[in-house]
Amino acid sequence: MMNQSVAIVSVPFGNGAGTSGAELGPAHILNNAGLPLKLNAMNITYQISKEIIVPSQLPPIQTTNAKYLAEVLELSGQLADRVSQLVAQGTFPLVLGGDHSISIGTVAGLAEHYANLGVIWFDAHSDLNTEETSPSGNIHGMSLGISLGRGIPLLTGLRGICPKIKPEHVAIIGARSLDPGEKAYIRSLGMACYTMHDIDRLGIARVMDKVIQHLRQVTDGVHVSFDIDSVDPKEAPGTGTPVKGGLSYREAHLALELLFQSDLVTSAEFVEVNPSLDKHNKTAKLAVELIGSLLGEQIL
Ligand code: EXY
Ligand code: MN
Ligand code: MN
Ligand code: MN
Repeated sequence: MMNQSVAIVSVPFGNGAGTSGAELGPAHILNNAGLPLKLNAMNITYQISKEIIVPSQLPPIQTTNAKYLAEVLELSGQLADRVSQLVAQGTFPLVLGGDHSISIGTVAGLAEHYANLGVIWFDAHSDLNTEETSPSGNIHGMSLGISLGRGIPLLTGLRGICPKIKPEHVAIIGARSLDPGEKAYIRSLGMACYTMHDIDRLGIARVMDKVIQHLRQVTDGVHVSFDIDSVDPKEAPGTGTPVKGGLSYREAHLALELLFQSDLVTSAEFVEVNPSLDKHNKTAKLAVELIGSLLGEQIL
């Protein structure tokens, strides 16, 4: 990330989630929570790329259990194009969601440039469901699985690359709400999934050291996919699927400070900020602080 220009991509899309409101996230982070001020104060060069808009209603695509599939497919294609262009231009893509289904497009665009992309998935959930295992049919609960080649073929096969990422290059951090199908998949692969139990036992610094050490050896780029619901709802209430017992503000902050210091991170997305559930922009402002930490803001 050092000395790269940051390209901010707003993705005001919330149809992948069960509750509406995440589509208001990007504008909130940019206009009501001070992201430009933060970047200016850090002397970071940035551009605000044109936002990715998809029609709210497209002709439905026949599926067994996946809501708004046509919209997610359209969005993913557009976002993949944009992210791929931004990487080709040498900028650092910073994608603002929007619900976590947008990650399908982000990772698809990145995968064109990184044969061994690492993904660090901060989340209360693992987003590894398929149409068969999902309790809701909400695609934001399937997005990591789709990038791993698991699930809806129209999405796993996007851009003709499948899988986009390999399970041994993924680390999930902060999990505390997993469905049976997700647990079975994680166990079957021995995926790196650091639950809140692991974080309480080892401490976030030790967890990050293990993740950074591993990814440094096996990846050619690292994408941080930060779902704000990884943070405890007491500190980040403005999100659609809150789960108690999450990362403290300091733990999230430290994790991202350590990632900056690792100099491994090549892109990021911050998702699931839902202003309609927020209190006094608290969650959007926390997201801005965390973005600052990931981009190198130091306390001293
Ligand atoms: N696992 C539940 C589902 O699949 O419906 C909840 C998923 C919430 C997903 C949020 C984005 O992290
Ligand atoms: Mn998520
Ligand atoms: Mn989540
Ligand atoms: Mn900060």
